[in-house]
Amino acid sequence: MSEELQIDDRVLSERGFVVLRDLVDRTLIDEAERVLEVFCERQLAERGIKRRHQDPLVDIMTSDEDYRAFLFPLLRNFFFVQEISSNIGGRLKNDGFLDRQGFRAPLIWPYVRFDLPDETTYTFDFHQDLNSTISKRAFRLWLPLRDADQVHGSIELLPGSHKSGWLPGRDDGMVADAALATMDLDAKSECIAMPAGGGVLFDPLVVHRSVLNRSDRVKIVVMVQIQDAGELIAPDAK
Ligand SMILES: O=C(O)CCC(=O)C(=O)O
Repeated sequence: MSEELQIDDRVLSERGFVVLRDLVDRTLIDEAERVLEVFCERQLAERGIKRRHQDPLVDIMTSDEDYRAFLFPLLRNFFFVQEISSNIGGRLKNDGFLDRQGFRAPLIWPYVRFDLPDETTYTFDFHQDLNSTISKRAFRLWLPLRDADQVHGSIELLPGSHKSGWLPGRDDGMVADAALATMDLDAKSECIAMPAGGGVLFDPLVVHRSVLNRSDRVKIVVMVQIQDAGELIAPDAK
């Protein structure tokens, strides 16, 4: 894997996002799968969960909603998640990206998504990342740990939409229908198809949404937040 990220700053500024290949080393992706397998085997055995799916994570996460609520906050603490986030931070720094973009006090931390097959409860309609943006200087890195596409679930982004600034929102935080109606979404939005280990670096102002996981396994995404404590937005200023 090349150490240079080769982020095209011009494309990032014009389209609001860039697609990057080979961000996460294959050995780290394999390690994530190994750790999840151990976790699943123990959970199935200890909780007496019957294995019905090829991906046992589906069985574990659908076995009991309360237990899932207990597990979910733990998932981002898997060391592979922290390692991916920290490796990416190191590469963004070494590549000069953080300096070029003016980050003076970088904050870099991961969220995770574990999306069950056909589950719409936690998918997002078209939105901008207003809620999770705490800094005027901010990017997201969307990193699928399993191959992503229309079937296995993905992300869909609208190129150039960051140029409109923050758009009027619905009560649930999604972009208001009237604002979307001006945007020619059908013709212009792009669904990302990429192998595990690639990623999409994007401006939180870019209008984007979840692409539903229609496969029989869990869609796993690490979402790395890249923000700047030198440019914090006070909560009451949002
Ligand atoms: O479902 C996805 O992978 C996209 C997630 C997303 O849009 C977000 O977390 O802001």
